[in-house]
Amino acid sequence: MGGSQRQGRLLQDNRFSLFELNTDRHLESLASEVRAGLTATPKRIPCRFFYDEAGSQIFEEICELPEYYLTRAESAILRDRAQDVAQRFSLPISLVELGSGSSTKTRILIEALLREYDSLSYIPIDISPSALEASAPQLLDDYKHLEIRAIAGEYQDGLRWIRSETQRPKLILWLGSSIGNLDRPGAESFVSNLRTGMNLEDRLLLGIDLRKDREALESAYDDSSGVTARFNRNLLMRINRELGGHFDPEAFDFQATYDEVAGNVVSQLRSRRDQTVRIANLDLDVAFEAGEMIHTENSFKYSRAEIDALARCTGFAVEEHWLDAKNRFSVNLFAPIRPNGPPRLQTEGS
Ligand code: AVJ
Repeated sequence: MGGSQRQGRLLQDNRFSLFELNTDRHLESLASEVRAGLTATPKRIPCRFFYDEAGSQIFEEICELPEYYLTRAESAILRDRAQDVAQRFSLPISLVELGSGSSTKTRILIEALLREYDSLSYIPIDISPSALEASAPQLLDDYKHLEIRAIAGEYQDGLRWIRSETQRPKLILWLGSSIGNLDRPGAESFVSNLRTGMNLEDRLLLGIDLRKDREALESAYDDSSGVTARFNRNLLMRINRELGGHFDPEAFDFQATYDEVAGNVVSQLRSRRDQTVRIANLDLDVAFEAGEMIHTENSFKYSRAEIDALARCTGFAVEEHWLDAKNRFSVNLFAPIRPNGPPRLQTEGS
């Protein structure tokens, strides 16, 4: 096992490395963001704190829920289109994934790429080191020509790292409609930032959930078996575990509401009664009134026009816009365009 370098811890053997960026600051940022969020009006807890070990496992359960169509819809598109994507490169590539989680969907692309090229370098970036360490051994077992260079850290850290690291053409994956956690200006600036780390032969594959009827969205985000409610209450339990909080998760109800105008599913925890919760490590007592909300997540949905606008104003052309059979979810292949030139779209045999 290699020593620590550059504010990170490196775990390495010949086909696997896990580089933990600034993980020592994770607890610090949890503490400062929880203090800022629970002393703000309205109260909020950032959704990236969903993904501790327990939260990552609950999210895997969500992906199996009948109401949560996103994962199945996206996987169906990837199964149909993965080979097409893999054939768009002329050289072995680096497959970079933002928010890789369990890498279940990624296997579809890994298999397609290993059918085209005899080696593949996979760079998963995820806030949860445990998710990265959990998924790697099986991938390495199943794919002998795969090397994994995992990065545990925030997206921004990962982007900086990618820019400095790879010589190969890059296919960057941002699946699952994780872009939806950013508001529209936030998504624009993040995708622009991605663009600055890309060359013209690189591609960005973006999974984006589409605007649709309220009923379908509210049941996807507030399922009848209460798994998503548990996912949200786990945030309170995480504060109890890591910051000495005294939350009673059952003293909060969960709700997901679709704001049709904004195209955003807003997730919140609502206090069932007047209560004061002590968070010992922050020496903080947080007062809640009955009915008071804690904002936990935004999940923005897109129309085709909004996807085109996102590409246009971030330096990309939409090379492909693929939909599932029920037109509920989209997978988009974004091609970088020259700053002030026509897009260099991939045409047959180019
Ligand atoms: C992982 C952010 C894409 O917003 O759909 C699932 C997380 N939240 N159910 C989403 C989530 C509630 C999911 N993302």
